Amino acid sequence: MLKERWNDVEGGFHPASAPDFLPEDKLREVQLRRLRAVVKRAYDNVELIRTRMQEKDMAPEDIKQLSDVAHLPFTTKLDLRDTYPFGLFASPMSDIVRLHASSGTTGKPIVVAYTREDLEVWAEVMTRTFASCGLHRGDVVQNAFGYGLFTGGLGAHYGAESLGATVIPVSGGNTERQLMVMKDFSVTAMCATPSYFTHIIERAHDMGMDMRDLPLHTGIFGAEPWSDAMRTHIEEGAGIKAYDIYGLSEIIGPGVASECSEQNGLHVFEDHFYPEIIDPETGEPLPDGEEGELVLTTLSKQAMPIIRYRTRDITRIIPETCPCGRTTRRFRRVGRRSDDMFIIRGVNVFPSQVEAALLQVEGTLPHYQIILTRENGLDQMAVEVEVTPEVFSDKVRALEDVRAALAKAIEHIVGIRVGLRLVEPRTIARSEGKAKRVIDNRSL
Ligand code: DLL
Repeated sequence: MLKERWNDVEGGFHPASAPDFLPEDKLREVQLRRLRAVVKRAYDNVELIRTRMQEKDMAPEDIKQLSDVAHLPFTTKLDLRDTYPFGLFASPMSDIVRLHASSGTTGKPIVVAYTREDLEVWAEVMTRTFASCGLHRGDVVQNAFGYGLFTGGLGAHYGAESLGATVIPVSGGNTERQLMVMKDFSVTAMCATPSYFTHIIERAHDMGMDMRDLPLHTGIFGAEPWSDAMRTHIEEGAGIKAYDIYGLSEIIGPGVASECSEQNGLHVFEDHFYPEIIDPETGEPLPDGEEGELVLTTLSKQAMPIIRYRTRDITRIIPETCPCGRTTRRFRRVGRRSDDMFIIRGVNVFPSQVEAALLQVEGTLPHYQIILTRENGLDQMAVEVEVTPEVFSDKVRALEDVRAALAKAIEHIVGIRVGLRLVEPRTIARSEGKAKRVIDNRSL
């Protein structure tokens, strides 16, 4: 079966995907060997990790089995900030061939580094990503992830190239040109953030173009949370299959995990990244199947080995094996981060809940923003959401119906009443990369 699946022309299974199908005991063997090596590398070369391990009275030799990973200290985004720019590097600059940076929410960005070997691994895991989304040689991939310091553009670029596909490095923005390229170059697959792609669908509609008539058959989306309702909107609007891919700069960029043909959970490229789920409050590991915070350890990174990185992304491992035949573990799509939660009048709210509520209501568009304010000491939450021109043209009645349905849906899912502003299409600012869903004016 394996052999059949390694057909890089038709089945979308590239030889690079072999590790995805390793028997489980073999995979665990590879992981343990690599874990021991990476811990030693980090201990020998990165002061912060050595100090933290010494504080716990740990030496690299204490890693005897995979479960020993749970004794290692965590790494957080703060550690990357505190050691800005190069403090966590384990290779001399002369071995580092690429730097990327991720804009932090405050102040300085965090910097990540790659040796040549790291770049090869990155291209490989991205090749495996594309293969598991059904792409292969012969596909024409329009890459609208941003090129530059963001890892999305170049990460997807080299993966698609080494898959053998044709890559168009268009980067984000200039939506009309995106559509022209898509049509004129007979593009079959598109990479973008899901929010930017919804904007592309909208612009196509304005231009009188039906994206379902194009050869485009696959979309590879990630870098931000997007709901299942958003997936349906995209798949129906563009006539494509939309796959979710996951990654973060600190670990490598895109290429940490990817959906497969089942579109039901993301397989982790476990031979390179070791996943754990922990209780975000206590830091204790949770068994497969339980929801918590995803923690990742790089198993092969040279330039910047990362031990037990607290991603803040909330998910759970799916314990059942996947019908696709991959043996690597899957996690549920990441709908929220532990730190994008906000609290309104004592109620915990996630933007993804608001998205799920509004996409249930006919007449709304997937463009919205949550605005938080404080009035007389009381927190207020308002949702600004675009509705279709039909809702507006039908004047009062339809508008009031949509408003009532939305208020009900949000109250049902989120648990509180919120202010609603229904606005005309194209009122809310569009993003070419990650969408900004929450505007918090409470500290003003
Ligand atoms: O967003 C890397 C990437 C590029 C992934 C292109 C996928 C596609 P950062 O900018 O460092 O890296 O942001 C990482 O984005 O911790 C998640 O919170 C979020 N994120 C990434 N992919 C997904 C996804 C890139 N598929 C942070 N679903 C992560 C939900 C995602 N959130």
